[in-house]
Amino acid sequence: MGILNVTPDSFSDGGEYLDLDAAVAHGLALHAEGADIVDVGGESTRPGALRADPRTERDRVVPVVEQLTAAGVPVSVDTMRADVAMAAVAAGAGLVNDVSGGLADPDMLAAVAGADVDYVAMHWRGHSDRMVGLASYADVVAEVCSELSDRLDAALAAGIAKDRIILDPGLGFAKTAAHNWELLRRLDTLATLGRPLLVGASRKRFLGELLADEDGPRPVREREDAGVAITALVAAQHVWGVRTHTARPHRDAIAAAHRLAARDGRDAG
Ligand code: PMM
Repeated sequence: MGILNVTPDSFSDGGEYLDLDAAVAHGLALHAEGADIVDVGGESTRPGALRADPRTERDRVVPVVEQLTAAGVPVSVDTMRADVAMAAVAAGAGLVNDVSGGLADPDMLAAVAGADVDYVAMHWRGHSDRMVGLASYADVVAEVCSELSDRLDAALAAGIAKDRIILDPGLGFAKTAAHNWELLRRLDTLATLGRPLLVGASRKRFLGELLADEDGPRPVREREDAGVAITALVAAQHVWGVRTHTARPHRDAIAAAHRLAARDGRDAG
């Protein structure tokens, strides 16, 4: 899943794709380089971010979704708002990526249930302006599992078909670096929820901390190789998808991981 943030303030690519033509060109490039889905978002969720107003978010996202869909690119919409999600679905999005797992907008789950789309429910505890203070766990894996299980139940109760639902541990969302690493280490436990997993590690702050030197955290643009390593490692653990800022290096890492695991059967006999 290639990331396309049509925002002025996302942590990694904020401001780069606010222009419609630049956004569409980047989405096309991500797809051409191997992204199976391009994830279009119009609201930054970086820690501390303030919310975009609904109309602004919709106006950013819909034309990009329309043009990418018209060009044959499978598109998801990264939004916590039912109205924005449904406008994007009407414009051609086939998947709703809701970082709040249905918690931010009481209308989201029913709206998705009534549409012919897949749904990503991410683990989330609160909006960006307060999520740092919510990063408190006795056992992060057990609590993320149990809270995601509640979101899965809510989605099913709202009428979303089970085989349409993908779960995501929400790295960096109300989580410290140590929490993120523990979740990545224990994806097998999250997989016991019985749904495919999406993992979004790309360029996040915990990678900057991992690679820090005396000048401070590694800058956002120089975290790519560590992200590709994570892609290879999680691809070997059967995750459904990775959400990344570039496509080709991650695609290559997935190919190598799958070949090494002999999942393509080419080494048989
Ligand atoms: N991370 C961000 C935004 N949306 N969606 C899912 N499903 N999983 C994530 O980890 C996730 C997300 C924040 O990263 P960005 O600002 O680079 O998009």
